[in-house]
Amino acid sequence: MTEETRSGISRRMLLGATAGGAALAGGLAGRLALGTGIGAATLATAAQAEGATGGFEVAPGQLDEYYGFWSSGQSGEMRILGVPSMRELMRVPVFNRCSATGWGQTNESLRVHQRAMTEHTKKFLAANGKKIHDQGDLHHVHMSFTEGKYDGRFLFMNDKSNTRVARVRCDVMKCDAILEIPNAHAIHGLRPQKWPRSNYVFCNGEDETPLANDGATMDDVGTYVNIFTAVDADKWDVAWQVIVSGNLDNCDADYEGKWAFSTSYNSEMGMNTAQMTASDMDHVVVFNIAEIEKGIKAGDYQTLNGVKVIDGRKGSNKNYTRYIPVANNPHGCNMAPDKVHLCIGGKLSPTVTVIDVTKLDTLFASDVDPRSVVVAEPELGLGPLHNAFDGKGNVYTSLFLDSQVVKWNIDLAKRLYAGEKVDPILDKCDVQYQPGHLKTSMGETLEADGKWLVCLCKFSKDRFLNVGPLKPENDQLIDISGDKMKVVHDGPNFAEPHDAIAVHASKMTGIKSIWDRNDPFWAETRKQAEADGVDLDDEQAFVIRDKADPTKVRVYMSAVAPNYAMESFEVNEGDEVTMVITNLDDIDDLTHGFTMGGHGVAMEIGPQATSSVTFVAANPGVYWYYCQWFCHALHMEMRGRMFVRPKA
Ligand code: CUK
Ligand code: CUA
Ligand code: CA
Repeated sequence: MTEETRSGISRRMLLGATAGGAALAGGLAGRLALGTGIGAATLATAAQAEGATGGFEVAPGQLDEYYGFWSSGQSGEMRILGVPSMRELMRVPVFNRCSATGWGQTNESLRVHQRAMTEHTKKFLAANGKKIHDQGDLHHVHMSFTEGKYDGRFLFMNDKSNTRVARVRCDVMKCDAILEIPNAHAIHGLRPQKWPRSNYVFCNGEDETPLANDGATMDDVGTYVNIFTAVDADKWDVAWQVIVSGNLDNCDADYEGKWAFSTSYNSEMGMNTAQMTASDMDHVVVFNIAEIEKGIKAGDYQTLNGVKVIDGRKGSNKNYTRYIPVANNPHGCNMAPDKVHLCIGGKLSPTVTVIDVTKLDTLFASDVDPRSVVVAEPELGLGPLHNAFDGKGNVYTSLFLDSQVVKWNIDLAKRLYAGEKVDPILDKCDVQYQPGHLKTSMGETLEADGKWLVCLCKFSKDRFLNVGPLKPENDQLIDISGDKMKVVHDGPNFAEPHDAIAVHASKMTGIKSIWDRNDPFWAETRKQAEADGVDLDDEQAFVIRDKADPTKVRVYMSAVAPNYAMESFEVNEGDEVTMVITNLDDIDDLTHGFTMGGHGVAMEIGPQATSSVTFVAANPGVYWYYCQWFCHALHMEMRGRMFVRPKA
């Protein structure tokens, strides 16, 4: 390892003589467009060529060993896949509007959305005639931890586009909480605390703005800041925030509950590509959790939009943060299950920087060179983005530009860094094409098992039948149980999974097939029913006109296959109608639906669930409602009429 690589000037190697920022970006873009970086097969294994098979096929009727939880990027939902079959099992709407389930339309889902909205968003939505943001950009899904292991309670995820985080309950696989984060902008990296349990969910703000973003200053970049947020995962509220220098990209946490880490690609605080790539070095921010908690207790914060915000900028002379220089424009941030090594993807640098987190106490306690915590920096290939682990001391790094996954050994990389003549690279494997995240089975936990790797490729190009200019992503399954990696399956996927985790099915013992009638999901609906004298647990066929506001009508209607409890009901033109439907069937998989024809209204009602939806009956006439979930041989007959009586 040359001194030049170690100090991060290695981007020159990537780009030859052009070291200017703009030229740098142009060089990358040009390389990608020309496809010269694709399929560099220099070290590709023979395994792929021989058409590897076996081990991944899950026969009809057989179950997968792992639940895969996938993000979906700009689709805004979470997806569940079986691993290793890569069969898509379910889509869980979170930030998106879902036509099938009514998510984003039912009163129960609107309450989840509206509970923690900022005043800013309320004002925006009112001005635009909307109830919620029904779009999101969901990059990162991670499960809650107890003592470094998945505990099967919750899944946490981000919405970069509207600065939100969400929580999905693993017992019913529904989103039960969304939180808009004040002060920050564009939550990107998101990770739960791993130890002692996920008390916090750490959230990176990627976009910098003036602290009070009220239009008073806009051009003055000197007033811009970025915000790191710790969300209280139980209360589902912001615990505290830290103002940082530079922006924040990806994050992770350690296995002792002491630190959180974030990469920054814009320490320059640049506003365009040339400026954002101008420096030789950016940094990783280390957050000292105990010191920040102490600072909050001691009152060393300002309150902004109801949130306690601590100053952790460079030179703030506090023990809240440290900034470790790494080669310019890093990306991935992955804590190894050996509890020691944090791996930072170089992106523009062909290196991964390995930080020994046991050296961080010394870093905070003294004035040592922050680079002294770096214990390896192997050169792996072009465009290293993310890292995954097998629990055996090896790392799998995605090489975006080379379209490869490289397997390397941490110990060998450390020895190389210390001056020994060893090669840390154990294997390289072509993937198709341009990989972003990659994830090993259980790999971000203490139970990393080294069996499977999924590699989320951003481009599929020629791998599938051409479906037009918009092509699917390609989530490839790679067998990593042997010395050599083997691509065993191509998994087309719609826009655009960024990250995924594979959780062993034994962790998911709390999943229900039938809702609990007392589920908190419809607690407010139940309260209204009680006030109306309706027992939601018994057969219901009631039309109740609100006493205070007689233009409001609530229709309570239970469903038992193949019938709704009412074959018709009547309201007046202009009434605001709330349909409350309860599925009294308690049979596995017997879901009913409710669709009101001509009213843009449809929702899912799972076994023993209650769902409600509200609309205005604006036009007189006869309208059929029907069950859109195939539930019975007489499913087509499961329908009825709404009479809307014209105004007198
Ligand atoms: S980011 Cu997408 S490939 Cu949003 Cu985790 Cu790296
Ligand atoms: Cu009920 Cu179809
Ligand atoms: Ca930079």
